[in-house]
Amino acid sequence: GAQPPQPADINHLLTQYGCGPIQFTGTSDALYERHLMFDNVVDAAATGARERYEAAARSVRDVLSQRWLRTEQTYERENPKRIYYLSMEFLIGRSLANTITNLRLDPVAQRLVKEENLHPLALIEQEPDAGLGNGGLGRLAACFIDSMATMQLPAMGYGLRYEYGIFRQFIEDGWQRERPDNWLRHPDPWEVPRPHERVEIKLGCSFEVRGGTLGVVPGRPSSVFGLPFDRPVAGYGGRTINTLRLWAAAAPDVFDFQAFSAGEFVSALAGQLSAESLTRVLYPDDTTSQGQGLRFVQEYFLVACSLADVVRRFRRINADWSALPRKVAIQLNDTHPSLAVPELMRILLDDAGLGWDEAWDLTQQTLAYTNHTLLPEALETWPLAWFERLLPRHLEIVLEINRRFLDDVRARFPGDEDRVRRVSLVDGDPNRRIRMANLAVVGSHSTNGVAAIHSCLLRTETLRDLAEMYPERFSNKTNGVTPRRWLLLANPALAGRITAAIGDGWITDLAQLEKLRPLAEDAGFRDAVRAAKREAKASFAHWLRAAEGISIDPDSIFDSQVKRIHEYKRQMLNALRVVVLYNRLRQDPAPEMAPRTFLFAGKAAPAYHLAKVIIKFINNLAATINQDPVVRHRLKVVFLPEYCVSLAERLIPASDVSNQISTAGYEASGTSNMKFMMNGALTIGTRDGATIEMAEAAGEDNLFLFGLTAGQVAGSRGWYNPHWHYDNEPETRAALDLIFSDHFSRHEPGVFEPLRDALLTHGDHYMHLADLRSYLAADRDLVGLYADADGWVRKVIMNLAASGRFSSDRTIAEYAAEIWQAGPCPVP
Ligand code: T68
Repeated sequence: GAQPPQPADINHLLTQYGCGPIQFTGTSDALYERHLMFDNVVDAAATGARERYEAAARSVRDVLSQRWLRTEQTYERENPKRIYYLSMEFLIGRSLANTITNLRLDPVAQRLVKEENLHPLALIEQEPDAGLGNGGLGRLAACFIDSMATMQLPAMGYGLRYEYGIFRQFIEDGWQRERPDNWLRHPDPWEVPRPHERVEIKLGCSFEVRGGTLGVVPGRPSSVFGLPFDRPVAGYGGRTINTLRLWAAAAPDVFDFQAFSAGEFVSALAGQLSAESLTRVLYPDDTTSQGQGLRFVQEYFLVACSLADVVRRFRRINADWSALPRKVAIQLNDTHPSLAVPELMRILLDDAGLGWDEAWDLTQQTLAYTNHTLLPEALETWPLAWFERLLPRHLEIVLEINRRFLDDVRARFPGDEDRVRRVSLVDGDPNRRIRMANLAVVGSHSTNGVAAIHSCLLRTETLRDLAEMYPERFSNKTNGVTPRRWLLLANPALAGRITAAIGDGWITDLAQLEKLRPLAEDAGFRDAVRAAKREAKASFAHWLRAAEGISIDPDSIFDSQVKRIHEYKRQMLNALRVVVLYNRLRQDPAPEMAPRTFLFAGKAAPAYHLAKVIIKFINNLAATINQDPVVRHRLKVVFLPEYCVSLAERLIPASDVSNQISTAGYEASGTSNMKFMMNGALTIGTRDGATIEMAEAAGEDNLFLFGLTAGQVAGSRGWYNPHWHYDNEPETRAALDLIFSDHFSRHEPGVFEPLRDALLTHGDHYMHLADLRSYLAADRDLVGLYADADGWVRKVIMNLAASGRFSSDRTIAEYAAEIWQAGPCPVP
C-alpha cells in the first residue's frame, strides 16, 4: 500500500547511492548517457567507439521496447492467425541504422550525434554484421521479416543463435582463407534472453560432438534445453515491432548425477560442452547438402524448440486443437526445417492424443514449404539409420506417412512400381535415406518456388511426380527484397531524388515507382538520377580507398558480380570476358572506350576447391591487369574480400552494371538482381531466375540479355562439346590459351589446370564456352550505350520504374493471401 515514489523521491534514492540528481527522462542525451553510466559503468567523457555504439543501440531499443511489448499483448488479446517463418538462416546484417530508419528516428539520431559529438559512421562500424546465413536464402528470410512487420502481420521468425556465423573471408596470395566469425564477442544490445521461456528437447540417445563430428550413444535418452534470444523487428513507421526468436542450445544443469557422485566431476560437466556445441556454428555450405550429423541435430533442434513454443502459445488461448490451422501458419524455408512434419505429428498424436487422420489433416493444413533450388545435389536426404538412433519415434511416423502415401500412389497408378520408387519418402536399399523434399511436399498443403521459371521447372522436372499427384499444392511466389534496407537506407542519394520527384509513398508501396516512367523524358530528372549515381560511386570509391587501400576511378563503368562463388553462377564466364577484353586492348591499345572497373565479391564454401581456384584466378587476373601499363587505365579488376550484407549495401548503389549470368535453369531466382535494378544499375544477364521477370517488367530492350535459354541448355546436354568453341572461336581460344600459358600465374605454373579440366576436359558442365560469344556481344551493346549518357539514364529510369514488383512487400502479400490466409493485426 506504499505510495509510488515521486520524482523528488527518485532523486533522493539515487543521491544516497552517490549518483546525484540526474535527468531521468525527457532529453535524448539522458536516454543515451545513462547506458554509458549504468550498463557499461564508464565515464561519458572517456568512452570508446564500441561503448558509444552499444549505448546508442540500447537507446534506440528503449524507444521501441514499450511498442514491442504492446505488439505481443495485442496478438495475445486479438488472437489472430499467426505466421511463423522457420529458417536455419537469417542473414540480418547490421541493425542500428536500419532500426533508426524504420522507426523514422533520423532527426533524433542527428541531434544525438550533434550533442554528443559522435562520429556516426565510426559508430555504425562498431556493430558486427549478423552473418547468420550463407547467401540468398538467409537474406530472403531477413527481408521477409522486415516486410511482415511493416505490413503489420502477426509474424515471428524462428532460427538458431549461432555463436559463429558465416566465416570471415580474407585473401592470402590470391587464395581464400577463412577465419571464425566471433560476432558475439561483445554483448549484443539487440538481443533479449528469455530464460523463463526455455524449452526442453528430448532425444532418443545421448550424443557428443568431437572434432565437429557427432557421436551418439544409443539407448540412453538425453535432453537439451533451447534458450530463446529475442530480437526486435521494427516495421517501417514503428507501429508493429515483431520478434525474431533465435534458439541457443544449453545443457540441463542437472547433469549426470551418478557420474558426478562417483567423483567424475569434470567429465560430467564436460557433457555440457556437447549440448552447447549444437548451436556453435553455421554450416558454410550453400546450395549443396553435405549431410553432416551435427547439422541433422541442428535442424531437429530448431524444429523441436520452435514447435514447442508455437504449440505452447497456441494452447494458452485456444482450447481446441482443431483450431490449429485457423490460428497458425508455419512456413518452412527450404527443407532444412522439414522435420516439422513428423514433429508436429508426434505432438498431435502423442501429446494431444489425437487420432492419425485428424493429426495428419492439421499438420498438412498448418505447414507450407518453399523450395530454393533445382540442383539435384542440393536436395536434402538423411540416412534412415540416423533417424533410428536419434529420433526413433519420428522414424516410425515417417514410415507410417510413407506407407499410407504409397498406398494412395498405388491406388491412383496401379502397377506403376517405378513411380512408387521415385516418389517414396525413402530412397531405396541398401543405404536407405529419407528424402526431405518429398516429405515436405507430402506433409504440407503448399509447395512454392521462388521465381516463375523455377516454379515451372519444379513442377515439370524436379518434383514432377509429386506435382502430378497434388497439382493444387504447387504455386509460384517470386522473391522480393525490402526497399527499406536496399534503397532508402543504402542509397540516400537516389532515395532522396525519388522522394523529391514522386513523394515518399514508394517506401511502403514500391509499385508507386511506376510514376517515374514518364520522367525518363524529363531532362531534369535524368540529371538527378545521374548525379545520385555519381555520388554513390564517389562515396564507394572513397570507402574502398580508406578500407582496402584500393583506388578506383568513379568515372569508369562499375561492373559488378557479387554472390556466392559457384560454378553454376559462372564467375568464370565473367573472368573470361575480362580476359578477352584484355586481349583486345593488348592488340589495339587505342580504341575510344569508357574505362571499366570490374568488381567481384563472394565467398566459396571452404571445401569447394574449384570455387577457391576461381577466386585465385580473379585475384591473379587483377594483379596482372592492374599492373599492365598498356591497359591499366582502361581496365581495372578488383576482388573485394569478405562479402557481407554491409558490403552489399555500399557496393550495389554504386554499380552501373549488374552481372546475372548463371547457366539458364540453375539460379532459382536471384535477389541481388532486384537490388541492383532498384539502385539504378543495368543488368547484363541470362534468361534465368527472376531476371526473366525483371525483363518482362522493364521491357526486354532495357536489359542486356544473352545466352542459351533453359530449354536450349537442357536440349544440348547430350551433344554439347566445349572443344567446338575452342576450335572455332578465335577470341575464346586466345583467352583460354593465355590462361593455360600461365600468363596470369608466372610464378605458380599449372595452378589453373583445374579450370582447364572443368572448362574443356570434363565437358564444361555449366556451358561457359557456349555463352561467351553472346555475352561479349551483349557487352559491346552495353558499352556502346554508356557512351550515350542520356540513352543510358533513360534505361536506368525504365528499370527503376519497373522494380516495384520486386519489393518483398509484394511477395509477402502473396504468401499471406494465397498460402497463409492471414491478415494484418494492427497494434493500437
Ligand atoms: C538461394 N539459395 C538460391 N541456398 O540459390 C537463389 N542451401 O537463387 C534464391 O534467390 C535464394 O535462395 C532465395 O530464394 C540459397 O541461398 C543456401 O544458402 C543454402 C544454404 C544451406 C543449404 C542449402
